[in-house]
Amino acid sequence: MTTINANPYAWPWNGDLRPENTALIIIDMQTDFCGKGGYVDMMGYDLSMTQAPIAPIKAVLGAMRAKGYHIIHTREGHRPDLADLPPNKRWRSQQIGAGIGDPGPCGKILIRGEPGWDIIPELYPLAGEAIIDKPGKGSFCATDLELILRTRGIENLILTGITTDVCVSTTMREANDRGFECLVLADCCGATDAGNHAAALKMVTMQGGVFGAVSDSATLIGALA
Ligand code: C5J
Repeated sequence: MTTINANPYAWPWNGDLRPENTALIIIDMQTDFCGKGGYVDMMGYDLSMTQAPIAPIKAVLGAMRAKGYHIIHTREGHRPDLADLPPNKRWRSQQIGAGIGDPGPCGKILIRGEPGWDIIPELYPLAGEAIIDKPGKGSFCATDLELILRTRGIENLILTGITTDVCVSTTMREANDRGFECLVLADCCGATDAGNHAAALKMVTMQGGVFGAVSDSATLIGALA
């Protein structure tokens, strides 16, 4: 029985933590969310907050790759013809000066194939690691993520990435409702607002772990070693 020290319970609930049944999910570590000239930068938010998780994720990624855990990356983005971009999502992004599909310093904002849309070099997927391209905030909506997880017998998800309160939280909620056992690593996530980051993590721990549990990179790496 292997567990990770976490809040509010030692994770996973049943002590069944193995490379075969556990995946690290790295959410949306794209230039658009943490790089100069990308979507978050164009909205005027503090990039240091979405860049903070890069180093801790890199450490966790190295440790979990070495042990043979499943690694899954996601990217938020839309088709170049915008066929999968809801007009209200586009309109809202235009209100804050970062219209999805509009040209920017890193190419068209949040459009598949553009430089700003891709995963940052520090965390780039290795050949064979699944990449989930998603049009929304949740990683299960309009993707084959659930099929991949069920086919591979994955039950436990270790969630990292950006942003804590939007795509990480939405993915965790979708996963939790599907019966997956979720652990969020606090220092491996970042938001565009410190209060939202803290609140999104606190929410996980309510009601005995309403969405799962929260830990951090050092605790996980220590436990895996
Ligand atoms: C947002 C994300 N915040 N990856 N996307 O729009 O969290």
